[in-house]
Amino acid sequence: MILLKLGGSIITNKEKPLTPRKKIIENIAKSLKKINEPVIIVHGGGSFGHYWSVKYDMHTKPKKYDMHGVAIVKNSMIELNKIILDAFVKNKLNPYSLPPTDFMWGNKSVPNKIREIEKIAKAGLTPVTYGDALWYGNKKTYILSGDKIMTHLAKILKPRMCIFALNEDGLYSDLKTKKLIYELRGENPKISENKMDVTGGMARKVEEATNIAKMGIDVFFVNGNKPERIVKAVKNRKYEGTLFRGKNNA
Ligand code: IP8
Repeated sequence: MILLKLGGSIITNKEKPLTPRKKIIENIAKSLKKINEPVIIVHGGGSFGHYWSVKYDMHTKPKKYDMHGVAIVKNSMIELNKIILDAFVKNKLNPYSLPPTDFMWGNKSVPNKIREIEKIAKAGLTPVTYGDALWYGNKKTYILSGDKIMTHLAKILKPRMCIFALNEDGLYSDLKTKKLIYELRGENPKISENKMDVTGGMARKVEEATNIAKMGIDVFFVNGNKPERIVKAVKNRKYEGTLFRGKNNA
């Protein structure tokens, strides 16, 4: 089984509020047809969820945020999720939408619910979940990032590999020259923070990828604009990207 995160910057135009990148979403759907293995999809918020979270000053820390903001962020994520579901159905996939409320309790995951997602994936459906604004309890809410969801799912499901589809070729050792890091074996790369992103952008992704690799699972960063690289990573073929080698596989 494969866990695939579609980053917000690949499925939406982050420069322009509320703009999906429909062509890319379609191309990714077409590539997923070529994968003969159960896949669970997690997607980010991009210019939908992040746009509104910034406007309403909502973050990952549970707090008493503006409830109207919570409603708006949630609505926008349902809208983006629907765009993805429609593209998947159009391309003859069987998406099964799962808002994170289905397997989260406060900021903890519900293991039995997560184990059920694997059964759904193995039965011929493609579970599709996403980063969202979530109820925490005691009038508090928080933003749960899709990257964090990847760690929650990986911990319980132990997928064969995790893939993060990004709007970049992978992780660069030097942002100016865009020199790609091909492989990391447990070392922590230095990342410059992206302040535009309420859930932490690339730094968060690297943190979650490192956590998952420590569980012994290989994590790939690939360019989602070239979805054939996702297929190549799954089929263990040579591809462009960054591999965080799982600890036991190093
Ligand atoms: O784009 C956060 O998910 P991410 C989604 O995976 C929201 O960080 C609602 C901001």
